Amino acid sequence: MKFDSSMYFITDSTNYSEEEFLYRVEQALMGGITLLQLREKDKSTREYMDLAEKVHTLTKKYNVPLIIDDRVDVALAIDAEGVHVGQSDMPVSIARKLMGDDKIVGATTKTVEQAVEAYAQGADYLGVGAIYPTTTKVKTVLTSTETLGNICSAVPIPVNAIGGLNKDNIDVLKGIPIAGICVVSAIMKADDPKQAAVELQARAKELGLC
Ligand code: TZP
Ligand code: MG
Repeated sequence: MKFDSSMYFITDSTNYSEEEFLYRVEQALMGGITLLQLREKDKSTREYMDLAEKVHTLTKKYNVPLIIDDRVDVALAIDAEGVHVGQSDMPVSIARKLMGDDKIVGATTKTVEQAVEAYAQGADYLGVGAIYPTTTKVKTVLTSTETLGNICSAVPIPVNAIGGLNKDNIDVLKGIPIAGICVVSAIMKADDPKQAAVELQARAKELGLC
């Protein structure tokens, strides 16, 4: 499936009512995000599915592919456009087999070796980071911009930078051939998520990052 990861938004519903969460997601979509990942760590399977259905209704309205974090079963159950797996989730090869060739399978990689392996197993894109320390709940370590560049050179698929990124610090990525940037807080926690998405994309374009 074709997709554009230039402005990749990952959600975090922590501390928001469902109404506020869905409002923010729609604002981000109106702000021009190109890919959206629903990322839930504490929900039951039923809760994850229910929220995914609602988010999917919104993403379809804006023609933006929906990626489900970690859970191939949830992605398949709601017919999402894709799934994203980390190094401790289902291996990319199995996720690909279960999702089929028409769906998007993304993977988190922090080294060139992991990136080459994920590509070989059928990943469509890679998320690489954390570039900066992050306040989002995640088990991660920092990845240097040098490693990010090396990963871009090592694989022919889109590579997205992630981790602590915002419009005021993405200049550090200038010159690295990433496909786009990936953010949670910079949009999710913004006073105005729509405006935040617009400004982030404008800055990324200005820097030639997407
Ligand atoms: N993987 C590496 S850093 C991160 C993930 C999921 C979280 C990024 O969140 P934020 O708020 O954009 O720093
Ligand atoms: Mg994961």
